[in-house]
Amino acid sequence: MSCDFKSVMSQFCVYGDFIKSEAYGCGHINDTYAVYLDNGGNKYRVLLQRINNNIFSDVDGLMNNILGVTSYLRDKITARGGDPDRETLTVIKTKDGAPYYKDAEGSCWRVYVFIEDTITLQSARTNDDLYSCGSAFGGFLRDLADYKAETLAEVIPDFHNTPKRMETLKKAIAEDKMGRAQSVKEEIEFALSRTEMAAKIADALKEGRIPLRVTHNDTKLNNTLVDAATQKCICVIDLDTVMPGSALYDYGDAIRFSASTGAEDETDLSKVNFDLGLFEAFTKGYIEASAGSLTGSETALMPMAAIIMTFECGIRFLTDYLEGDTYFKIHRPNHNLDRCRTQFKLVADMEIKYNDMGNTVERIIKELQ
Ligand code: ADP
Ligand code: GN1
Ligand code: MG
Repeated sequence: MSCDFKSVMSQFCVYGDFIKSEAYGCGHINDTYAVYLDNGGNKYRVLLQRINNNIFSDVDGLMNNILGVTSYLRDKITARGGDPDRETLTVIKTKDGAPYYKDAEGSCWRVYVFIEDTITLQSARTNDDLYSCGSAFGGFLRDLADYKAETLAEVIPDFHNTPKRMETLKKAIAEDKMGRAQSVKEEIEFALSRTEMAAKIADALKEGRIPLRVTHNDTKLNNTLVDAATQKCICVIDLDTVMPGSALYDYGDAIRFSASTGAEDETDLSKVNFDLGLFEAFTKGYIEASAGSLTGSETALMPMAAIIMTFECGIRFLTDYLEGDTYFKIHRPNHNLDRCRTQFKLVADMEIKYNDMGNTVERIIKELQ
């Protein structure tokens, strides 16, 4: 889609002349750009995003969530002597004071302050990276523990309702729009044989065994920024899916992405394994930073949550493959199928290592007592 970035930027309260824009980042949903500006010789950049409003239909609700959560976090960060300009996102409003701009074609644009001198990791370089990432997401949970969840719009209802995701998969198999089901019989069989396991978090929530909290819901390592100087994870970003949810969604999804030895779309599955050392590092950071707010029922389900969230992502990729790749951006044929296969490989590996995962969680909790 061609686009007049200069004209889009002219809608926002930014100083200086437009120099250029560059595609930025590796997200699967939004389109992200670094926009360079020149303010009387002072060159700087901002982060421009086209919000995917096929997926996020309530952009007003979504942006209100982000404004509410970032201003709340800003106060918390300031109160503890941190730097709110680097430790949370800052929305730059339009000249009309709105949090986003809708252009004539219906595209919705937002601008954030670009948090400079940070890096984004696509995979952990060391266990310390994951310890730090765990601390950031555990801290996010802790900081938002008293946020009024009922004020948040549910931007994607049932986002991590795994049984509902299973129903959607079954519908996609039955419809088989692209005629692809026959070629992925093995993956379909893998998914359908785990229906019971898939419901364990949803059941625990329904039965009130675990609490509903304000959660991030998309806790990939690349949804955090690492300070280039300290190499510590300083900011949780990509707040589009902040909603009421379970801490197990955040924990499990982070493990899914970060404790793998391979990329999410690796085609050589021998490179994709679940790494207990990475698992331990993230888990330690997460439990420590959540500062005692996790209940016993939640910690007992942590290993299962890692499996379920990995499985859920796998069935979402499989569903999208069957439906003709309409949800996740793809960059090659079979991209969603490749992604599904890495997730299922991880699920199988985690199932083998399940007892070790449980022992690790228990040991971390004991060491913290
Ligand atoms: P998506 O929803 O498509 O995943 P993200 O909001 O995660 O989009 O942004 C994509 C990438 O852009 C991130 O992984 C990160 O590298 C970078 N990014 C996002 N926001 C900022 C920011 N405020 N400052 C610096 N980099 C950012
Ligand atoms: C999407 O936007 P991004 O790339 O951070 C997706 C997540 C998936 C993830 C898989 C709104 O996240 O739910 O887990 O891809 N976001 C949405 O990589 O669906
Ligand atoms: Mg992202």
